[in-house]
Amino acid sequence: MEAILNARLPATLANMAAVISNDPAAKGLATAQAHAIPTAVVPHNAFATREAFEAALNGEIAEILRYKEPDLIVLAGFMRVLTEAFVTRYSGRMINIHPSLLPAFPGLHTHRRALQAGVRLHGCTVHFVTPGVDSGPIIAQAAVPVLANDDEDTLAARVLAQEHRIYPHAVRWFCEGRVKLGSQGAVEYSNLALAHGALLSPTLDEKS
Ligand code: NHR
Repeated sequence: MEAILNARLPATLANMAAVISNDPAAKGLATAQAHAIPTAVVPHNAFATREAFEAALNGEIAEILRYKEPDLIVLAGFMRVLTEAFVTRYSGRMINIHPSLLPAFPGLHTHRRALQAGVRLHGCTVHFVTPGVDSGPIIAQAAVPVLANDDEDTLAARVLAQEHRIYPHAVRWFCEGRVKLGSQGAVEYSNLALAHGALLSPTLDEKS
């Protein structure tokens, strides 16, 4: 959230209307307040069902936007699975960043699972949110090497640096109309220079 804020998208492009958290202790709330962005806390524990929690979320969004609709909802560290009804309501205008190279390691504890699996490349994925958890159409990914001495924390930190790099780009592309969810459910790009280089880890010395 802070990385997106610090990317300083022009106000004409993206006005961060509100920061909403289910966790009253979330650091992003204080950061948002320091930038005079309206905040709201909707503690999921206070609701008996996901539906009741989400009704309160919808209410806060409507309240903050004065009954206008958000152009984009950006999940960042949001750890509650959302129901199909909520996701469908914001279809094509809700994105998430997940700390793995999806479709590998959806769900929780991705860094631990990547280490256990012995993958040499790990990373993060920005995707549109669909009812299936961590399975929505992929917008952008960044890969990092898994190093011999990595533990969960060192690997998580390397991935997090890339999350902070790619999420602001993805938000900007969306706001500029350069990426969208097409009617057939595929991500559509326009006016993006797509690179065709290859990533390889470990790096090959072609002479050896
Ligand atoms: N909801 C839908 N419908 N689709 C997605 O793609 C979603 C989503 C809600 C959150 C973020 C995701 C992640 O990037 C996200 C994507 C939490 C869980 C989870 O199992 C799964 C995926 C993600 C976030 N949450 C447990 C639950 O019962 C609670 C776990 C906890 O509190 O620690 O909701 O990682």
